[in-house]
Amino acid sequence: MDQNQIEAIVQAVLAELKKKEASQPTSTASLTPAATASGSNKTDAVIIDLPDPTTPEFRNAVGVENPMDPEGLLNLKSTTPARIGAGRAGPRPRTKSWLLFQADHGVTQDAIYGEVKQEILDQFGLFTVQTQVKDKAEYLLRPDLGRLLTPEAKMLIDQKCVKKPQVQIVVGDGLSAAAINNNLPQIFPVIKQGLEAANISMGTPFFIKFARVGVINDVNTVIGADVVVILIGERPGLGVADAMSAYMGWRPGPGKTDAQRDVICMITNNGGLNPLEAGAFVVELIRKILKYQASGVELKLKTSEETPEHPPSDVL
Ligand code: B12
Repeated sequence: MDQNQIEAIVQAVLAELKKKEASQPTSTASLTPAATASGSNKTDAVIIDLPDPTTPEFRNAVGVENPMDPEGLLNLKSTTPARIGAGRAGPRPRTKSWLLFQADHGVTQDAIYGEVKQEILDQFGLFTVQTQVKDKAEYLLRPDLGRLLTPEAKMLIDQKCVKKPQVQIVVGDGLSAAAINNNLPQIFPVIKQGLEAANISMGTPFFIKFARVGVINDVNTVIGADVVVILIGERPGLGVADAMSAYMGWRPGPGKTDAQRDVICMITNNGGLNPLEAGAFVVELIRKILKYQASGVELKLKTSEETPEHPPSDVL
């Protein structure tokens, strides 16, 4: 696209916005004619000042023109953060839907490519080891390497960690650094105190960079814990980008799969399970795993055998 075409598009958008502004005097969108202020007529000097598309009012606004059942549509929208009832401009999304999408996408990119803050790791005395992944690009392409520790990592873990505790907690960046930065400070003390109160021994916690859930198998080849829990950043969605999950398993080791694991997911203060409450659930689930010496599907089977008239719904 050459400069003339870009300028023509900018002019067309500006004309459209001016038309809209004239017809909607209450709109918060405004054009700041920086060009006039600076005495220049160049269009690239014009600043378009649009309202923040991520505010709840903007996000939750019904975009369908003349809906048949406005109240029904509002109710429906209030049940889900999914992009429903957003309206359209011909066959395309409206500019405001597109801007919101772009803004949310920006947040997910920051979450995925961000780094877990060192001060948060320091706060809980977590040392860092790395999986066999070299960098973020490889992390995204090679989940298999994110499940394996480097030999140096294993050596460090061996040197620094208590062996054969009942519970080993590890923290992994996973797919959202924001999940760890925002939730670890709240969930970690609750889990620690909960385990202490229940007289359950906890190993030496540490942080794994470029981690996938399955790395708990490799961790346990060095630690030999009864239960390994990984607090890890979930794949960000286009709305919530800081959700953490706690995946755990009974005596993880090579060959164990997700069928032998449990998860407490969507731990976030932004419309999910708040991290303080989640910490209590994690401790409760650990107790259950220790009691039944099983996790995942096996735990579900064992607990339903014990109370067949009340099939448990809280195991997974
Ligand atoms: C991606 C994903 C998947 C992918 C995983 C593929 C992959 N290789 O990454 C696929 C499509 C295979 C999948 C399948 C299932 N998933 Co899923 N999944 C997710 C999602 C969207 C993101 C997970 C994530 O970010 N993990 C963190 C990253 C860093 O981990 P990872 O190592 O890259 O990937 C591992 C985990 O994602 C794990 N995993 C994914 N889903 C599940 C579910 C369970 C119960 C367990 C133990 C592990 C697990 O499998 C991956 C490989 O080890 C979450 C939604 C969320 N909000 O978290 C749901 C979610 C975790 N999944 C869920 C469910 C129910 C399932 C299934 C049981 C669905 C089914 N009925 O078949 C299966 C079980 C899969 C299994 N592995 O045994 C639920 C769990 C609810 C709960 N509390 O139990 C969630 C929370 C979605 C939801 N809201 O319902 N899932």
